[in-house]
Amino acid sequence: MFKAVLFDLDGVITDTAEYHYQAWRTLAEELGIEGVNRTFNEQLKGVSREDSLRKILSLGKRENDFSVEEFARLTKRKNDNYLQMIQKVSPADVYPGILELLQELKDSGIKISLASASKNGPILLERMALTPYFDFIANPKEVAASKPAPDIFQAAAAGVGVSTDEAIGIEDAQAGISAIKAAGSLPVGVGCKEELGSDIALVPRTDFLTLAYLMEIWEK
Ligand code: B16
Ligand code: MG
Repeated sequence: MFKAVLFDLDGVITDTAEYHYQAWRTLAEELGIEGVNRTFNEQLKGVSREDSLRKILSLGKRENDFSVEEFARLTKRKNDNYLQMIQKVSPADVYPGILELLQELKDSGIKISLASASKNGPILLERMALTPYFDFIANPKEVAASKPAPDIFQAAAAGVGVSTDEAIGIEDAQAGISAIKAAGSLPVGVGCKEELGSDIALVPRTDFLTLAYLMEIWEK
């Protein structure tokens, strides 16, 4: 039986993935960079703030146009806009089935850990009143490499004293699924096979994520 579930946040616990997209699209438009559409956005999901900006600048062939200070100002501008958008996040924004799953895991003594690339993760958990469910929140500022590297999932497992091969990781992004695989945990994807691949367990929506379902795929 698995001993921990390592949760991604944006796109798994709530719909902040949409706010990240809107904030990056706005910044790209301000910079005159075209092509930051929903298809391109799949490459940004789960990717750190800085790496996301690098990908956008590279799309617009602008990667050499900004000094270190200007680059930092751009990431701040995106984050300030994103912070405005998440002001209104509340417990009503928790995706269907997630609260029930967290309660089932807690009742079963299975550790719950956050493996989000977002530096805003703790604020969001607070806003959704989910902080008490989490045994640990891995700090993305303390890991060497961001998703698709395994570091944040390794940190999330270590934080609850569980080996990565005794944990399930839940993700909505390509980079995150790669990170879970590299960490040696069992991946579960929220999304479709065209985006996340056909070699892993997939659910179309979060209300399919029950303890019974996780136990079933663990036994397979
Ligand atoms: P921040 P996750 C990721 O969160 C998002 O998917 C990604 O779009 C974002 O750039 C990244 O967090 C960093 O977020 O700018 O708030 O630090 O999916 O790993 O929970
Ligand atoms: Mg995500």
